[in-house]
Amino acid sequence: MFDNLQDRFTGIFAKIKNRGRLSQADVDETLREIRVALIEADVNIRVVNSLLESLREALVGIELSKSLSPSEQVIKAVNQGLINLLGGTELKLTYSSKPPTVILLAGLQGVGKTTAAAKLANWFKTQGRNPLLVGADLQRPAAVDQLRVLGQQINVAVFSEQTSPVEVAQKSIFESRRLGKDVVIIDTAGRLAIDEELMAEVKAVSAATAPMYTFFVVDSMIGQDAVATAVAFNDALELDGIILTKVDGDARGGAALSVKGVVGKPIAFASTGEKITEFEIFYPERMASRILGMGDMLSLIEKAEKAYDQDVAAEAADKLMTGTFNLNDFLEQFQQIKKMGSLSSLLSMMGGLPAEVRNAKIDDKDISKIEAIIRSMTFEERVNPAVLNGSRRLRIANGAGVSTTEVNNLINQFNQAKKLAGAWGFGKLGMKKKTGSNKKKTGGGRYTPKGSKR
Ligand SMILES: Nc1nc2c(ncn2[C@@H]2O[C@H](COP(=O)(O)OP(=O)(O)O)[C@@H](O)[C@H]2O)c(=O)[nH]1
Ligand SMILES: [Mg+2]
Repeated sequence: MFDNLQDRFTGIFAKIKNRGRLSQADVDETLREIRVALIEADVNIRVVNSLLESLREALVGIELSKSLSPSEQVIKAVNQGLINLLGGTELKLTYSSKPPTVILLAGLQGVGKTTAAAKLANWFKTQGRNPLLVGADLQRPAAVDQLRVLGQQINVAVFSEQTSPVEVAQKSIFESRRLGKDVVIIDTAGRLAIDEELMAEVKAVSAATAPMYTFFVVDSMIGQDAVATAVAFNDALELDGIILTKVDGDARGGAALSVKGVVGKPIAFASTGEKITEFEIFYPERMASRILGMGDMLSLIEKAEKAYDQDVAAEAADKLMTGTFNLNDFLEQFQQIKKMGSLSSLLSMMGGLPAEVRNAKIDDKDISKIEAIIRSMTFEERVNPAVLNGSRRLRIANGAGVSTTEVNNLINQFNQAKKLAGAWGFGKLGMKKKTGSNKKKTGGGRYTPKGSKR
């Protein structure tokens, strides 16, 4: 899902990525492109307009932030807007204090109710629950058979009988207590379109069982049209949430992005394939960052903002320029990285990196080793690594519990970094050469490590 939209956002953000400032015209143009992208993704027009309005508000005075670049601010605002569209936070299911917890599924025919019922039962099993499936779709004899087959696959009991949907549902509550089941999932009949009879039937089942949760099942591939039916059901049933199905077949995502705004109810679960296990709680935050194609770049930005001590960075930059950058500073840089979280998780969060780099196994032990090696050096050795001859290296290796090769590697790395920094200088990074106090903020206000993707 969201493949098209993801491509569009990648393109939109690429245009403003390296811009030091954005004029009002730039912001307007970006917002206009976002609007077009969302409409093409089949997002409801009212939802699009209200998102755009909130973005416009969020981006007033975009130049004022010191901690984030303009493009980062835009990404952050769009991300927050999408999270809100997708429902804010994920469903935190509570269970009835007087079991069973009854779950009622409703929706049109063919949207995936029966499949979702079984998937939900399987999901409850993974939560340590003991569910009972209830076949209250008595329109077609095959409907209950389908549920029984699925129930067998996941080893969950199915209750049904050829009476009436209301009787089946009522009886299933007693049956669940008799069998010691704590969750009851009721599958109901659908129609090709909304009609009075169908509504009356689902309402009666609901009244007879007082469900803790009523979920409306929506076929994602139908797009925002599917959302209109949800409104009608919500009026009749007071829905608690949406189960979005066939997400695997939907490249646009219009239903997902429209449903909360139109119906006022969040997506609770997403069904992402034919397999019983392809079913999960819907996480708005994860979805938003997936749509933006940023991996978890945003949380990385946040972490960086918090952890990175600009003064320390500015000082290091100063020293690099004046050639006094030493192993103590090198150690300090590594500690900054550590503050931001493990290096592996950091890499995995960075969007835009090739997969082989993102998934590279960088052992956090490597950082600890580097620390150990530098800590085993005397102050003089750290400040002036040139004195590190063979016997000193051996002593350090023994002290750090590593091989001399590892010590040599580190020193080579350090020398290389220093040489590179010296050769390229920091002019390109917008950092002014400073003399005097190291504590002054740099010209750009931010320290951007060489080679970073910002
Ligand atoms: N690819 C895919 N197919 C699904 C998904 N959920 C349901 N289906 C298929 O959609 C069809 C209708 O599903 P069903 O549960 O019988 O719909 P119901 O009429 O609402 O009960 C079946 O062929 C299912 O296998 C899904 O998440 N992904
Ligand atoms: Mg069915």
